Amino acid sequence: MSSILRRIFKGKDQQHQIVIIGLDSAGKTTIVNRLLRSEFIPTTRTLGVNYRTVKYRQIMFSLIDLGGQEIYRNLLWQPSLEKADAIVFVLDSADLRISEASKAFWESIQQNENAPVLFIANKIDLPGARTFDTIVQDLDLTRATRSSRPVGLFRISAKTGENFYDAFDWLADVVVGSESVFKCKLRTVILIDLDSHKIWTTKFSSLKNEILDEFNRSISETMHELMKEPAGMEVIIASDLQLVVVKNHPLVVGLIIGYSDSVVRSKLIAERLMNTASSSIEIGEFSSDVLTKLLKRQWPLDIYKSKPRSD
Ligand SMILES: Nc1nc2c(ncn2[C@@H]2O[C@H](COP(=O)(O)OP(=O)(O)O)[C@@H](O)[C@H]2O)c(=O)[nH]1
Ligand SMILES: [Mg+2]
Repeated sequence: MSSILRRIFKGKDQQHQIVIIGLDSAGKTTIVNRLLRSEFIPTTRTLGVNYRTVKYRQIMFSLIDLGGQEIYRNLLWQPSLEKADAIVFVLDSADLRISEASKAFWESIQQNENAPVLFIANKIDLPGARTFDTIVQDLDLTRATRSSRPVGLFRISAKTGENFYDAFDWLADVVVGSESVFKCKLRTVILIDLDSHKIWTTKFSSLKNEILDEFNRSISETMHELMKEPAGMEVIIASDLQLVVVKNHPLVVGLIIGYSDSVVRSKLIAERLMNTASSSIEIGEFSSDVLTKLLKRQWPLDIYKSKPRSD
């Protein structure tokens, strides 16, 4: 292999060491599981260290999920933190051990002055979850965001998935640099009106039929789930594609994008598409052609930016 090729492949396979810390029961293992499987999986207590490798948006993350019980903090955290390419600190937003969490946060990020920090206020689905403002104040997080390294603050639920991909898209962009920021090529867009049971589809690249079938199946399977809740987002990862489903009753948008594309960007497109489409649906003017025109007019780059794939 030529050295250029080798360099390209090395770049692609490069692993980034992400260390996940936080007090016990903050939701660290649940987060790792959601990254691995795109769903909520009940956990058992982590003793010691849990190593996992996960590919997220073409980036190999080697995740080190460290036990949060006090005995592990001094023993395990320090050597891992020193080598980390990024630090993820997870807080249980409903946990009353605020000063203990604050101490653990500040002590650990000081072990590595350069690594970007992703601060996650988890479990926002719980009724007892403290507001983000309170958390920012209690942990003095504005002081952290004023430092020279990138610091991202996100409130998420690893259980319901709310804001989950916003946080990890941020991390992916920060870890690999600006190159991949917000890259999102739409392959297929599906718009559904649950009131009239109408479905409009527009296909922009030659997806293999079996892949499209797989996605259509996933969509019909999730449709029942989708109707139960009025709004939200789901991400289904299949082979090397992602299906991002954004719902806001009565409209549901399904976007098929590449596995390395930004979920957050696609979510923004879906939300804007819903707003623009809803008026012409009401007066019965909507069709797949209108959908295609709308997408080409508003998001030409997101459709054509990357070269067509050979699949
Ligand atoms: N309600 C709720 N529970 C969560 C969430 N994330 C994790 N949990 C639960 O919190 C408990 C501890 O989670 P776990 O991932 O094992 O915590 P860890 O000790 O930090 O690894 C488990 O029962 C999880 O199911 C969340 O976002 N919302
Ligand atoms: Mg754990």
